[in-house]
Amino acid sequence: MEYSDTLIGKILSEHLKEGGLVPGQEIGIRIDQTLTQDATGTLVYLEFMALGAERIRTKLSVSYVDHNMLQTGCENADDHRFLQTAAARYGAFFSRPGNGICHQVHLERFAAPAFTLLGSDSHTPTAGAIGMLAIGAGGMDVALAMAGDLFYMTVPKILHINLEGRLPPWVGAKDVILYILSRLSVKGGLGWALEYGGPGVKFLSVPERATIANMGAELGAWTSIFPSDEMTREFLKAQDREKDWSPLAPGKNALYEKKMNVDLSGLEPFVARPWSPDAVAGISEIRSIQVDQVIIGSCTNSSYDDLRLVAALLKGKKIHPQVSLVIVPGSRQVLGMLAKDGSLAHLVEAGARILEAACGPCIGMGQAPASGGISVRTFNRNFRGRSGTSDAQVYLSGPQVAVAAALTGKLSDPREMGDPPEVHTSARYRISDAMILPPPAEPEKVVVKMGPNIKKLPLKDPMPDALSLEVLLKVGDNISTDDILPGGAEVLPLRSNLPLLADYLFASYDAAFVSRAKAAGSGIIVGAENYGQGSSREHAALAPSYLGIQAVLAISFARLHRANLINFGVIPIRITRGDFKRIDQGDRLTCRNVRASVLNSQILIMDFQDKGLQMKGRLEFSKREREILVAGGRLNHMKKMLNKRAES
Ligand code: MIC
Ligand code: SF4
Repeated sequence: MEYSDTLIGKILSEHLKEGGLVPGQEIGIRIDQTLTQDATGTLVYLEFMALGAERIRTKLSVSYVDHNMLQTGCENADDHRFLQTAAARYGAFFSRPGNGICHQVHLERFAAPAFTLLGSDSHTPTAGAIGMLAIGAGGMDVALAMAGDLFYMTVPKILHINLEGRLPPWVGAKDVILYILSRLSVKGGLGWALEYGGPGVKFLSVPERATIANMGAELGAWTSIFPSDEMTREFLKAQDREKDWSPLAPGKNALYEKKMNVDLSGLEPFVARPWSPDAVAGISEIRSIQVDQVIIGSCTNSSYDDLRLVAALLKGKKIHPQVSLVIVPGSRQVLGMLAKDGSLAHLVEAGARILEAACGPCIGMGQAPASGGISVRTFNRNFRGRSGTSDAQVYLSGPQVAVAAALTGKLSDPREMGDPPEVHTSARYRISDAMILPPPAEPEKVVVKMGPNIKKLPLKDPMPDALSLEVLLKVGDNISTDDILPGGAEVLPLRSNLPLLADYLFASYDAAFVSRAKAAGSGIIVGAENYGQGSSREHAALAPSYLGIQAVLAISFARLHRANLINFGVIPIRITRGDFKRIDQGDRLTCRNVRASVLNSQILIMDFQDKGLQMKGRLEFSKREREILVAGGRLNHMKKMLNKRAES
């Protein structure tokens, strides 16, 4: 049995440049494509520039604008202009604001089976729907890949999800992934990659596979991938890209660490209750809850198929008077097709409010619910406060449950709506890449334009050898990057302005944190399990580093956030649950020989003198990560390496 016979193993073997395919070991792989979006992308391009790189060296890089779309001041528009000029200057395609959500557009126009994609967004694995090895990463990793460097990752263990049977009427792809979340939980995917297979796969269209692959991010998994089969070929053909198709199937000897069976025919409509994507319940368990708002969209459920189904269900009907229904198409292609086939008219006539093709309310950019409001959303995350209203209750569902709620005014079972309309996946999409600007012929003539809100990246000092730090904050399990650094219309425009952005750290969690951190000048944060789950936003590591956070102690870390902490020189130290319980906010901790320990040892001795306690923190790093940490972060480390190269 062999790892290299799995889908993931096959692609990794083809792209392997350093290390061996042994789960748990660090490898370096070649990246074919990258994607960035505006909320993380400004930092990626600033990092790319700080590296002194001149030209993008991947086969294809695309810079999308889809998150920070509200232009209430100059900030977001300046960011868009910066990204457009930087893409032209350095050699990326630029997907203009209005063209759609990065994952949806990438799937439509660029993703290809058997290639690697690295994206500065946690839902990059959406492209796994067509057999691409697509991974979300911190911006610094993406900037380095764009500059031609390898991407370093731990070889994941592979969970094979065997899909059997066919989905019953009224049950959709979202219900499949919600069901898997209910079985595995938001930390169940840590260290794993998910490979889908089995006889049920051939019945799932590419947009359905995309919904499932998209929300693998909520399991904390490295990535999710489907085979590339006839269905994939049909999709690419319908996108006028059949030439990008190649078959990809696992070999007979594929070695899977674990297997899980999912009988599609036994599934029912599910919802995730507030505050976690894994708080899943069958619709029959929680029906009848009154609903104030329904939003259909986000990179999880905004495909043409999804919205055509919604239009067919709403045709000739009116939404409930208590409900505000908002529809957010995933791309300009989707919106254009809905307009052309008449679906848009059905949506508008039913009472839907149509937004531009972008992330919108999913990242708190408008449509915050009323106070205490109940919102049903076809999104992928329902962390507390992410909607923009801290006491709103957000439920996640598929489009079927969402429509049923919009029509009845309460959470209700779509199976009571009679026979579902027949909606077949499109045999031919309308194609226009007019909103995707290719790199120009004479890039050296392009001037990169930076607005006043775009600030340079600060460099951190190398790691000190002795630390004496206060525990500035102690938090519980599953703290998300939304808790660490919120999204939303007030904060997102500051993504390129670290000094102002840092003032929002833990804003909705502990409003006094920032002033405590500023007064102390340095300190540590203590977390429990799965610290930093959710988004890839490296600002959630960079801003603490900027405020002097030297280390985070936690029982376990989410993969993306752990990598971001290391990239910005903050030490992620693992502790036991017993030690977690013994530490209190306000404790002071001292450590000696920090540099030597981080470089060479598996443990760091931490003294809590006031309590008379000594603890051993676990330092679980690769050699490369150790060097980055001691240098004070990835930029310092890269500069050191480049200097060394220049000297020799
Ligand atoms: C999200 O869904 O949380 C985001 C916004 O797309 C993030 C990226 C970001 O914070 O900019 C993600 O998922 O990585
Ligand atoms: Fe955008 Fe929401 Fe998808 Fe993140 S999860 S990329 S905010 S649509």
